[in-house]
Amino acid sequence: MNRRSFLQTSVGVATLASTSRIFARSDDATLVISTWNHGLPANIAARATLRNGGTVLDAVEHGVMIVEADPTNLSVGLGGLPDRDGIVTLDASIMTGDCRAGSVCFVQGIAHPISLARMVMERTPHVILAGLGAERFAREQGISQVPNALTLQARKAWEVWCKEKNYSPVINIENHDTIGLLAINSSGEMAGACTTSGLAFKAHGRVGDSPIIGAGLYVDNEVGAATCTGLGESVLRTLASFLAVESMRSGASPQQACETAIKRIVSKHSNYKDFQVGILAIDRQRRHGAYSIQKGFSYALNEELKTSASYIG
Ligand code: SD4
Repeated sequence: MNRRSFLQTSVGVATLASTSRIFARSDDATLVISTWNHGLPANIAARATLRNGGTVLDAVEHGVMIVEADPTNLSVGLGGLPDRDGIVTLDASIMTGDCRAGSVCFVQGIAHPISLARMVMERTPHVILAGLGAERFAREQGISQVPNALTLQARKAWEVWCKEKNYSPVINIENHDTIGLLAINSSGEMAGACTTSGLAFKAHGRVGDSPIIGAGLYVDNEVGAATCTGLGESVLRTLASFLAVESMRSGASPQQACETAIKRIVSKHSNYKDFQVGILAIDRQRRHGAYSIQKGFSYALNEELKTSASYIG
């Protein structure tokens, strides 16, 4: 099976699964929240997994796999925009509320980096595997690498970029951006997943916040969970997800925690008007928070799309 037919088959299966699940009964004891509009099908899949008896870890993995499998998504999975050398490299992390975590970064040709991140967590003594080592681990686990060719859409965008080679990430290209997904099940167990092809036209070898525990994702059953999307460098400098969870540990609501994290990023970056970061958080009481620097950060709360409040505007 070549890469394109693999992607099309995966998406076909995912779409069918999502459609049938739309009509399933909703379960109010669970909460699933995720970044951007593509969070909606991801949440539907995650909630269906919970309803069908899956663990909260299964739910977050299944949720984001829907988005990874979409070849039209330009910032998650193998359909993502490439780096400046024309190569798609993927980052992903997964974490459970009992402080187990796994991640992969700078991997090529892996259809579901989130599943590989889960294998790192469950089958190795490590937390992060990178690049060739992560890919070798994937093969050892029976995951075959697919040829790392660009989709037509991604190739066209890269060819346009190559004409000027001007590196300036665009604010709110995020209609299809990194997916970070957080879930809490009816027993109060939490997990999170975060997966991305990273910033378009990044330097070859660049790794963002998404696979770094505490930056793009953090989960603690005792308190809550948080995940970020947007300019990863700013999130890495501030460990924004960890900061949000620790704020909740000190008594902040999820909304206050999100605002604290975004304000920290703003206070450390004089150029904050030039980039976007969005953050989501949940707590043990199943409350949620969402906040961003710029307007336009959409997120999915269970089966509903919402837009966050923002620092600017
Ligand atoms: C990264 N945070 O690699 C990811 C990508 C993203 O808006 O969310 N872009 O920096």
